[in-house]
Amino acid sequence: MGKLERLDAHRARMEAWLRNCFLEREPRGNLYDAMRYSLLAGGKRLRPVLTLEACRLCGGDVEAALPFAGAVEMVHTYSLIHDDLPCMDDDDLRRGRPTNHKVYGEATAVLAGDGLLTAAFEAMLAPGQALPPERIVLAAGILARAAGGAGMVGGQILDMAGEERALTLAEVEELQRLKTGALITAALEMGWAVAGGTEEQREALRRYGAALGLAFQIQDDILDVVGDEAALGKPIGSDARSGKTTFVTLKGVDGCRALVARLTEQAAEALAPFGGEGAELRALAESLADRQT
Ligand code: GRG
Repeated sequence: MGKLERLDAHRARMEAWLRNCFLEREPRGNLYDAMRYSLLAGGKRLRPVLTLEACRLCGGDVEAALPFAGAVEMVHTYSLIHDDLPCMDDDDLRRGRPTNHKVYGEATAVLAGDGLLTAAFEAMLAPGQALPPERIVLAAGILARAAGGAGMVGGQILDMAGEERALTLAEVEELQRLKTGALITAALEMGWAVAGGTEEQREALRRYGAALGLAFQIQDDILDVVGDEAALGKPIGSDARSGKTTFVTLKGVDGCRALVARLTEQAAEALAPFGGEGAELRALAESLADRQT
C-alpha cells in the first residue's frame, strides 16, 4: 500500500465512523443536527488520522482506536464551533459553510460544542471495548489534559490576552504549543496508548507531534496572509484585523516558510526509531508543509 494511500484509508474509516454518530439518539430539539452539521462538514481529519497511524505504528489494532480517533475529532470540532462564536473570533464561515451559530443560533452552538466535548469521553469510555481498561484510562486522560487548561483551552486564554498587547516569539510559541500543539500531540499519544506502545515510541511521537504542531500553526499563519479564501473555506486576514502577534508578524512570510521547512525535517528525524515504518507520518508532515487548506 502507498504511503498516502494508507492515510487515506484511515481517513475513510474515520469518516464512516463519524457518519454513524448520534443517529440512534432520541432527538433533543436540533442538538444532534447541530453537532452533526459541524462534525460532518469535511475537515482534513488530521488529528484522527494521527491517532490511527500512531496506533498502527506501535503495533496496535486500528479498529480498536476508532472511538479514540473519533473523540479527538469531536474535541477539535467543538473548539472550532466555540472559537467561531461572536464572543470569540466572530466568524461567519468555516470549512466552506456558514458557522454553526449562523445556522442554529448562538445558544444551540454553545450546546453543540458542549455536547461534542462530552460525547468524546462517552465514546472512549463506552462499555464493551476490546481493550485492556488501563489503556482506555490512559488514552482518555491524555485527551482530557490536552483539551483543558493545561492544553487547548489554556492556549486559547493566552491567545485572548495576546490581543491586548504585542507578544514575544517565545510567548507566541508557548500559546501555540498549548492551543494547537497539545491536541495534535495528544492525538498521537492516544494511538500509542491504545496500542500499548513502548516509552521510546511515546517519546518519538511526542517529538514528532511537537515539531508537526508548530509547523502546522506557522503554515496556518502564512495561509491567513497569502492563502486562497475559496480553497480555505474561510476569510483570510483575520489575524491582521484583530492586531494579533503571529509568527508572520514576527518573522515575515519567507522567514516562516524557512521555519516550516526546518520543523518538517525535525518531525521526520523524530521518527527514526520506527525505521521504514515511519514513512506515512513522514509523508504526512511533508504534505502539511505544502498545504493550501
Ligand atoms: C475551546 C473556544 C476554544 C478554543 C480552543 C483550537 C482552538 C482554541 C480554536 C480553534 C480555532 C483555530 C483557528 C485554531 C488554530 C488551530 C487550527 C489551525 C485549527 C484548524 O484546524 P484544521 O486546519 O481544521 O485541522 P479542519 O477544518 O481541517 O479540521
